[in-house]
Amino acid sequence: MSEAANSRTALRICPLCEATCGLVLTVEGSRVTGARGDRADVFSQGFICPKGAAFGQLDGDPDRLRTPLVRKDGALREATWEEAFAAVAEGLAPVLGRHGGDGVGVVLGNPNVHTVAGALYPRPLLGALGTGNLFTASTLDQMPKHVSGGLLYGDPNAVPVPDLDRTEHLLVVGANPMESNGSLCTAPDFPRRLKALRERGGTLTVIDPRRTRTAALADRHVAVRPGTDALLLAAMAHVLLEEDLARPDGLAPRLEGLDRLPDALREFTPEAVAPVCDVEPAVVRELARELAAAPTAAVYGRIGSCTVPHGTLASWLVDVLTILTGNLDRPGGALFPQAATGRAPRPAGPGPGFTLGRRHSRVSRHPEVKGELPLAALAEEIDTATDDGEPIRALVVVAANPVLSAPDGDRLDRALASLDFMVSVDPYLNETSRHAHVVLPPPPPAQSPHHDFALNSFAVRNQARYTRPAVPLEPGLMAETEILARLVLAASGAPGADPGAVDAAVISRTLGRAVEDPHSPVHGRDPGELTAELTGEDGPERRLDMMLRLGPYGDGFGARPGGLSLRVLLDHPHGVDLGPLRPRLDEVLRTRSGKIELLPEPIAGDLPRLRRALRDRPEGMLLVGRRHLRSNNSWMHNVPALTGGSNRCTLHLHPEDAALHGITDGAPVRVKGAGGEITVPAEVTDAVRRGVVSLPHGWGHDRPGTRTGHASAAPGANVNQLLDGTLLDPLSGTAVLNGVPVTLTPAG
Ligand SMILES: Nc1nc2c(c(=O)[nH]1)N[C@H]1C(S)=C(S)[C@@H](COP(=O)(O)OP(=O)(O)OC[C@H]3O[C@@H](n4cnc5c(=O)[nH]c(N)nc54)[C@H](O)[C@@H]3O)O[C@H]1N2
Ligand SMILES: Nc1nc2c(c(=O)[nH]1)N[C@H]1C(S)=C(S)[C@@H](COP(=O)(O)OP(=O)(O)OC[C@H]3O[C@@H](n4cnc5c(=O)[nH]c(N)nc54)[C@H](O)[C@@H]3O)O[C@H]1N2
Ligand code: SF4
Ligand SMILES: [Mo]
Repeated sequence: MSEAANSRTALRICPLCEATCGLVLTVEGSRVTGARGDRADVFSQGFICPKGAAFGQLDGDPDRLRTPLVRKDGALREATWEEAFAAVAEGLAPVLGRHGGDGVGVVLGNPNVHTVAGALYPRPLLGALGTGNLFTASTLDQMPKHVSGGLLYGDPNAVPVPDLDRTEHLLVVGANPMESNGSLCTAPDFPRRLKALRERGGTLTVIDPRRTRTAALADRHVAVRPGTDALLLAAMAHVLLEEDLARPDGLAPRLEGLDRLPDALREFTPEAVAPVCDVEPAVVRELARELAAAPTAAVYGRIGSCTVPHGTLASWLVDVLTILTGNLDRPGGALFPQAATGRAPRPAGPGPGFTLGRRHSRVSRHPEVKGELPLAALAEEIDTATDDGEPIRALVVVAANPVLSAPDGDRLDRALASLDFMVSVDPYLNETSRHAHVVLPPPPPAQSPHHDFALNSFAVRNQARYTRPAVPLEPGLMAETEILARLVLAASGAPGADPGAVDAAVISRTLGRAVEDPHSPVHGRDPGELTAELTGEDGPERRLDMMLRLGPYGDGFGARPGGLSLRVLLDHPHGVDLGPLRPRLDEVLRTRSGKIELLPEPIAGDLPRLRRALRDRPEGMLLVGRRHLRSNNSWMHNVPALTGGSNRCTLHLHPEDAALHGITDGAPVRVKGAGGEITVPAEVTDAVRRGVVSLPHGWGHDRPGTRTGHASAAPGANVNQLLDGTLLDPLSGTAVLNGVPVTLTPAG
């Protein structure tokens, strides 16, 4: 029989970026030999990008670990799962015994928002460990959005998403969805959606120091000086207020603090911000007037507006502009999506509000946000002793590579090497996991189920999809859900117990609470009966079933016949469309006032720092990042199909800056920052503005003890070595990764 005759197809939602495209995989045995877009997918309708197309190569990467590794006599050796979990229990117990829960740190990386396991088990894990030392990739990314949403709406997960398919004007601030495929705006085929905006007569404005592929598509591109967006946006808000263009319309009765806004923003005139932002006052006024004049408009800020010194203020101002122009919570503006596994609507009214800084990091006293501490502070929490508490002595790392993703990887590298114990749940032996005492490898994505618990909360259309593993679990591998459940048990000192007990405990707790809740469809019912009604082949499926049925579109365990359940999703393999985003502000608001708190105290308290920035006229070069369509953070450089060509670790710099510094195209350049220096080849291009250089992140695969052969052959350099980890957005603890001062010298 030919190979083709042996092959079959299977559906799988792509977990490789936030766009969540439906894929049709071609499978031969346990090997994925092809991937194409699923034209019947209710959301992605056939779209696929080069990463999705390389799904098979990524899934079958021979460098993926296939057995657990346990450190013996200093070296990592293959071990059985039993040995590995016993080693975890043995490694954690003395640290927990001596130092308590806070002796153990937990690091959660980006892929946790792309896996079922990452959605369902981190909470039980933190509970079992009893630690407050949680570090996630959020503080290298979107934490300013959570702080801003928490303060404005009372819920840190309330992030309005641009109504991409209906808006008439999109103002993009520091995002490049043509390459990233979107973030906190889950939208398969972002390129088509942007082109459709232009085709229906809408306008696209992009604010970015680089002429990105997104900027190239725009009606207007403003090459702002990096790190100054908060000033630019404040001046736009100032213009709206000064020129009487603010029309919050229907939102007006739900606003608290509008009267104090003009005073708070008084100093941020277009003339005052222009020399700092490098944007003409007339342009600032036009940007504001265009936003006000558009029939509908959405302001969308991402990485370039978040990982900067005023990230929270910029994120707040993105929403302030949306609110002042009446575009929040209305079609064509920015709305709050409703995920099928999200919270079912509750009656409107005041809530508990949002509090920052309920505890602080031990060394630098950074405030927690959502129970998380800055990842930039992880190294010092391990390597620095203080009088009031002890350093972290053990680490549980799930799907994270902070040695490359976070500031000052060299220091973190040394700190990790000094730990008493470290466990990594990671498919690769890479820059971070090489320090682990135990590595627990999850199976390749084709062998894992998929549902977008996290990303559906940011999707431009409400929909729900679930795919079971496209390929049965190969012998010797363990589902990541089971790995994490067993990790929970190992942390509780019961490594051999039944992992199903973890799911059963969550189900029992959740249903127990639901039947007590007068607004729940199952109020007053018997939790035991409800548990018996759950379907699914394993614990995680039963939990998905429970969440769907209790959720906003759920069948309410019979209370709402025809509603969603696991069975419905299984019956609709290409997904269930739940319609366009709809206004639901009243369900979202959880502030103490029950209103949008437009000028919350922590924001007002940070504005003086922004006023001081009006006097900052940075000399010298500023560094920004960039993403390539065929990349994803630090972990896809091992796939030949996704590397090479233009996806290289080069320093983009403007021809005039190159001439000024005596640097020629292709020549090595020494780049120096507060945290160290690296040498990279120059790529002279006018796509980056003068005074700005750009490097991609996630490179630097040249450390010993890793097992990523292809990546190590063209390692690139780690841009985050230029950072020393002290530069943070103070309200959110987010590392400043963009707008970083650097010096350049030819290294030839
Ligand atoms: N200079 C600079 N630095 C940045 C950024 C930037 O723009 N500029 N961006 C930041 C952003 S936005 C983010 S989100 C962070 C990301 O920071 P991290 O999350 O630390 O980085 P990743 O490279 O995504 O690492 C993911 C890890 O998960 C592993 N992995 C992959 N798939 C799976 C899986 O299915 N299960 C498990 N358990 N592990 C898996 C990979 O092997 C890898 O080790 O980087 C940040 N760092
Ligand atoms: N191909 C690919 N896709 C990805 C990823 C990837 O690594 N590769 N990573 C995923 C992740 S984890 C995330 S969080 C998203 C990120 O999604 P995006 O935010 O869309 O991605 P970036 O390419 O980092 O875009 C940030 C833009 O901000 C610009 N910028 C830098 N500094 C400033 C500034 O001070 N002001 C302004 N206005 N702009 C500035 C940069 O030039 C860059 O074009 O992408 C996701 N998708
Ligand atoms: S856009 Fe993202 S989700 Fe879609 S195929 Fe590409 S990597 Fe996968
Ligand atoms: Mo991210």
